[in-house]
Order: sequence, then C-alpha cells, then structure tokens
Amino acid sequence: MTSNKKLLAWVEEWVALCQPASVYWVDGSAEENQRLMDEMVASGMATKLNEEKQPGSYAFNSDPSDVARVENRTYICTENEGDAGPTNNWMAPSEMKAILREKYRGCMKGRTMYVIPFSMGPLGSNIAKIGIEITDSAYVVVNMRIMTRMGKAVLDILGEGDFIPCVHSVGSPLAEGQQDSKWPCAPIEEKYISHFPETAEIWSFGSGYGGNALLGKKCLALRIASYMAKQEGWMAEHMLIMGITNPKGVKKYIAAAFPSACGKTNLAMLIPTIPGWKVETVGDDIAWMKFGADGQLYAINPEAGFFGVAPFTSMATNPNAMISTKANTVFTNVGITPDGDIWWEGIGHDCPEGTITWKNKVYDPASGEPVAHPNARFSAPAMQCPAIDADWENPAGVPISAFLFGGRRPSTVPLVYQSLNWNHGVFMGSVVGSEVTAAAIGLKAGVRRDPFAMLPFCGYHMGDYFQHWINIGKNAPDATKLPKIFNVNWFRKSDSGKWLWPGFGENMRVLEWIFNACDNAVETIETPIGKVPNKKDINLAGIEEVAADMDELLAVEKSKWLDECALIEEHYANFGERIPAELVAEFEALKARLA
Ligand code: OXD
Ligand code: MN
Repeated sequence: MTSNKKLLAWVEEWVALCQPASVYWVDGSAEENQRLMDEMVASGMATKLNEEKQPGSYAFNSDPSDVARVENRTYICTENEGDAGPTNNWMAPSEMKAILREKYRGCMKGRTMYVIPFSMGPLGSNIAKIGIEITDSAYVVVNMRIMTRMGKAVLDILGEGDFIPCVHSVGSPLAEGQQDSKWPCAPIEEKYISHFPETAEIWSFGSGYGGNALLGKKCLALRIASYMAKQEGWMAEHMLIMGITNPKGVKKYIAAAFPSACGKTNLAMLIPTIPGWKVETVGDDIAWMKFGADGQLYAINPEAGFFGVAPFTSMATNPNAMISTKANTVFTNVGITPDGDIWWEGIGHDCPEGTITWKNKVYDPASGEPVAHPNARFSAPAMQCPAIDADWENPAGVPISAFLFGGRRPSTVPLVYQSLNWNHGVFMGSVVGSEVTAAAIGLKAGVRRDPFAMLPFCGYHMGDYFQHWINIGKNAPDATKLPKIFNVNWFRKSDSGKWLWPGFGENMRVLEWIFNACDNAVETIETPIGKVPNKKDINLAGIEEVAADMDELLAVEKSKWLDECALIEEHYANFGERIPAELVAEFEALKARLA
C-alpha cells in the first residue's frame, strides 16, 4: 500500500511491541467496511439494524465502564510540567512512554492490528493534516471511516510525506482460544489517553469509546492541533461552523464554541422558524481556521461525520440530525427495538415493548434505568445531512464573520451580547462556563468554567492559549475583517425556574440579530459587560408571548455580575503568571465599569 519508509518502520516497531496476530492496512472501501461489519455481527459485538428502517446501519453496546471520554485519564505530556498548565493532567513524556510501552507489550495478542491512514480536512487541502492510527478495534475502523476521510486515497496523498502517528489499543489481549468479550477494554485505572504535543504523537490505551479511541477527533484535531496552531499562527477550536443566509440572499458564516452538551449539534443544524432565513451546516464540533490572502479568517471542518449525542435528538429537536442518521450510521449504547430499529429517551415516541437496552437487558420501565446511555452516540456521515453546506468540503474553507460563545447559564448571563472589541471578546471566551452533564466521566455537577469550551481539549497551557487568541487579533492582516465576537445564553431561567427563551429553531431570532450586528445594522446598548440588543430589534413575530420576558432575558444585573467577577477572580487565579496582561486589563476594565 505504501513505500513511505517512516511509516513502514513505525508500523514495524509497533507490531514488534504489540504482537498482534495479524496486521491489516485499511483501504477504506465499502467492501472492506461490509466485511468488518459482518465479522462484528458474527462475533456478537454488532447488531445489524433493520435494513428498511436503517439501511447500512449497525448498533454496538459498550462495556458499562467505557461509556465516555475519560478526562481524569487524559494527559498532556510536555517536557516541562508548566507547559501543560493547570487544566491538564501531566506526566513527563519519557515517564509516560515507559509506562505505556509496558502496557502495549503484547497488548494485541490474538487480535488484528489495523493501520488506518486518515485525513483531518478535505483530501489535499493545505489546512488538512494526515494521521495514521493503528488500532486493534474494528469498531474504531468503521467509525473512523465515517468520521474522517480514510484509506488508500490518504496514503496516495501522503506519498513519502510526514504524518501524525496515533497509537490505539483497547488493552485486552486474547490468550490462545480465549473467548473475546463483546466490548474489550481495560479497567478505568489502566486507561491512558496520552498526548505528546511537542513531538505530535498520540498514545491511547484501554478504552474503545468515542474521543478516547477515534483519535482523529478530540486527540488530533483539538489537543495536538491546538498546539500546532499556536506554533504556526492558526486556530484549532472546539467550534461548530454554520452558514446563515438572510432573506435578501446575503450569506455569512459563523463559528460557535459551547461546552459539551449545550446543543452544538442542534445549533449547527438549526431549522429557522422565521421566514426567508436559511441555515446550512459546515461542521458541528471542530473548526480549523487560517487567514486567507484577502485578510479574512477561513474555517474548515476537519471531520467528515457527526459523532452526536443521541438521547433527546428527535424530529422535533433536530430533524436534520435525525435524517443524517437514517442510513450508514453506527449507533453506540442506544436501545434496539424488537423490529431492529433504534430507540432512545427523547426520540419522540414511546419505547416499544421488548426493546433491548444499552446494557443488553429487556427494557423494564419499573427498573428506573434508561434504555439508552445518556452519552449514547450516533456516528453519521456529514454528507447525509440535508442542510450540509455546498462549501463544506471546500479546501480553502469558508469565511468567518462572527464567533459565538455560550454555555448553560440559568442566571446572570443575558440572551446575547457583543464584545466591545477583540480583546474583550477574548476575555468573554476565557470565562465561558456551563452546567456539566454526562459527556465526560468523573465530573462534579454544577457550573464549571470551560474557557472557549476548550478545557478538556487544549493541548498546552490555557494561559498561553489565551495569549494565542490575543495574538491572533494583534497579528491579523486586517483588523477590520476579524470576526465579531458574541456571547449567547439560550438557558436563562426565571426566578421560578422557567426557561425564558424557547430555544431550538427560535434561536434563529438571535442569530438574525447577530447577523445584522455584523453589518453594524442594529442599534446596540452598551452595558458594563458588553453591547446588548435593543429588545425591539429581536424579531418576536409569531412568539409574541416571549415579549414579556425580554427585559429579564437581556438584563445585566450589577449584583449578579459582581458575584460573577468574584468567581472569575478564582478562575483566573488558576493560571497565575500566564494570564495575558491584556486579559487582566479587560477584567479590571469590567470591574471598573461595574463599580
Ligand atoms: C463531544 C464533546 O463532542 O464532548 O463529544 O465535546
Ligand atoms: Mn465536542
């Protein structure tokens, strides 16, 4: 398949260490995919879904100990501990590699080692990066085929060039004649999701699930890429990318960062409720951005699929996501109905009797246990999205007019506000916070600060990352063309606990205001925290009942913001000396405006 000497030598080295029963170079073809699926159905790992309802689709159930990203087992291994920063687990590269070499020794016995060449970004794009993942999981192979461009075509482009080596093992060797488990993995304390940003390497051991195992996504496209982006002057962000066209046919693209489980996929695929507006999807999770020759920032989606949270995705909440999953989709930890269809909480209809839960039991409503795991997922090809943007694979990317930040904030934070300038916008991103849910194991409930939604995904010191954002503004080829920066909060509640904003497709009304604010075509009201809309400029036609809540939705309460400042003080204290002076100045200015 290849004559790339570095690649051949690297694979040989890992074969010697992991001692697989065989080595297989993945070509990415449909036949190969079918063969792997058939093998996994035969072994009992996969269930083929009803061909009429879910053509080409399969369901898998993971081990109950392996259901999400494991942040407490995720490491950034830099030579100096200080360079990983206070928000990452750290170990010295040599120490981590010594531990892991022992774990990898013989770890693939009785299994096939798959070699997966993959491209993050459209094949051949100058923003794209090539990785090679070796893995002993066929589940990883079939998912990587959906989530990335992979196979022989990538090797052809790679030629003798360089690649990002990504090592993955489920960490569960098979002895001679040993029966395999349905979802092999290692115990939690033996899982390691390790990144070596300074040498651009990923070593993952012990988990077969999502971002722990599909190494192109969070590991490469965010943790390793964020470090590369800092070194090289570009941006790798945890952002969706969407195109918005107004009734006059004018189109703008925006990129938005929200912590996990804030509805990023829903927003990326929003169906506008106001006439004449159109939303198209470029990506739902990650954006890689570079300045173009015209001075504008351009974004690509490095992924080729959606790895979305299934529960509460429905034809009511996100029809485009539902339609995207209607064929050729891998489901993990969902329920399977007696007629071979999928089911999860919030899918929009009752659970058919006899449905098998993600724990392989017949659903018993009296058990109090859910049918689908709360972090159950679909892996669906992006091109199946009815609203996929015509330019989603444009190697040059799409021009970005605005950045949005946001999180789940029941109080304090208004529905929308705009930054006063770039540095103030960076400050807004640096203090993003949200209520946490189930996308990661081992988190305490409550509000956690998640700067730029990058807390679990930044491959270096978060203070240096803030500085990188400041520098992007400082070094922009044309400051007037920088994206404008906004914060949104769909989740504000009244004192009695009622959601004040209807959300979902109605969020288009806020996007309309943002779209117009990008053109300076709306009046803004300056408050101590930034510029909020004049409520008359938020289009409420058809949802007039919300008008009564608009003052509360847009309110900036001084006392709440003084409390918020105390929390920001604590948050900033974590970063010590590495908080950029520009952000300290922004924070001081905010406090002065509130005084
Ligand atoms: C995800 C996340 O995309 O946790 O799965 O952010
Ligand atoms: Mn994400």
